[in-house]
Amino acid sequence: MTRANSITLLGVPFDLGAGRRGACGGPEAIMQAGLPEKLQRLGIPWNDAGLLTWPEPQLEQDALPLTALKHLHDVLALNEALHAGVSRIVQQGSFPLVLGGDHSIAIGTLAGLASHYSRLGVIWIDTHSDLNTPDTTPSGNIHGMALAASLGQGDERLTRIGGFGPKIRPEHTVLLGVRDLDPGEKTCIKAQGITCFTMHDIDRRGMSSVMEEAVQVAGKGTDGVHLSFDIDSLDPAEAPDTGTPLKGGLSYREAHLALELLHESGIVTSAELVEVNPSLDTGQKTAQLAVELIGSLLGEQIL
Ligand code: NNH
Ligand code: MN
Ligand code: MN
Ligand code: MN
Repeated sequence: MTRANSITLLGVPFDLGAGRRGACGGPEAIMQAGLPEKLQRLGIPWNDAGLLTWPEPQLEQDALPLTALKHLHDVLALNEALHAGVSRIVQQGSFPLVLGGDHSIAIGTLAGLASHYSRLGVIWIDTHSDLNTPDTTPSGNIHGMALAASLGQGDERLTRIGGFGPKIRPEHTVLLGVRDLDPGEKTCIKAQGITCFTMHDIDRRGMSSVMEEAVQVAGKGTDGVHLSFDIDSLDPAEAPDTGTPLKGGLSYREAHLALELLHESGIVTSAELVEVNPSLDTGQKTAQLAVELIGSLLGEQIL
């Protein structure tokens, strides 16, 4: 991948940012579904940094009266550790490939990246925009606030993971695959001028055209581009094992094409794949899909 000498896998077995438990099993499920063999076959040099560990938070959630930020102290402890872990991988000249875990881990991933990239572009492929704040969240689940926090919106403890913020700027942020927005998120997208390609846009224009523009927006004037890929962006027919499935998602072919085009663009400098929840127990289908999608991002070709 761009500028990196290798890929480093980092598993983040965390699920307290989501409303449903189980995404903590994502990293192991994806490894077991054949990611090491896939990387081997692609001939890409890679390292396994294993599963991230982090200290137990000092303050337990139960001691907090606030319900608008569920498991805040667990999320903070995890993301501080992840910030350091991702930063170390970039420092070593390797491409961080982070396996979630729920999407709240993007806060730490982006913190680690932004400590090296001062103008980081982001392509956020998701059913949701994750642009809630404690004031707009309908659930209190921090995975629905991860993009907002990275843009500097919301609770200061989340926006300043790693001791600085914001991590990214709205003009270099692209949402893609969106089909479920809360009212406050719609307001945020308009107010901040975030580029947002909904499923409707993809239906009308096709993935190829939309991705070309996404690459422009995230790549122009930036010094790195992160892909944050929420598996719930796919249709539940393809990716049933995820905490918040919603019909009308990306098809198998659209998702692969999106990642093939990203590979072709050569702009991606880091990636994370989140919200695979093997506890929902419909077999290995979703984890296997994750492995295949990573293959496309890393340049798997037929010929
Ligand atoms: N928008 C909702 C919330 O804030 C749902 C977020 N759930 C996700 N995001 N899976 O990707 O709670
Ligand atoms: Mn807790
Ligand atoms: Mn998400
Ligand atoms: Mn989502």
